[in-house]
Amino acid sequence: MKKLIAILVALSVVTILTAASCGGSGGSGGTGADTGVHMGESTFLQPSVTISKGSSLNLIDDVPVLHIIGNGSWVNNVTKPAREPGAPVVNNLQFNAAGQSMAVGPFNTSGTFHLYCSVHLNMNLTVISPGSFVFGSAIPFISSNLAG
Ligand SMILES: [Cu+2]
Repeated sequence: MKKLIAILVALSVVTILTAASCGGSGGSGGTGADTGVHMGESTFLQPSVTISKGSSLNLIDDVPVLHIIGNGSWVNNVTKPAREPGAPVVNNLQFNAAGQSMAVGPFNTSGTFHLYCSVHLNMNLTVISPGSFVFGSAIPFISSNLAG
């Protein structure tokens, strides 16, 4: 009987440890926590945002104002819809309530991407996903300088 209790205790300890480790990894989820960008009356509250490759961008409307977000940008006061290679499709996402948020992404390709609001003149957002580009491309440059 004592042996059985010991087994049960051991099993419950294993269960607790397993549950704890699962909760831990689920909570942290690597570094891919979504980055947020807020929208005000007629602008993105920041002109650009850098996000880690593979993560999504959370757009948040701070005011009860209509915003319609798509791939592209305002150029010389004219909307230029355009989707860069590798950019996630953002097809006229509509916001009209304070506190409303929607995720855009994931951005699985490194690069620079543009989003705009077709309602508000010059409401542009640049999304930069650096990925692994910087370090890998720096190595040939450094070694050629060392050799010279
Ligand atoms: Cu807008």
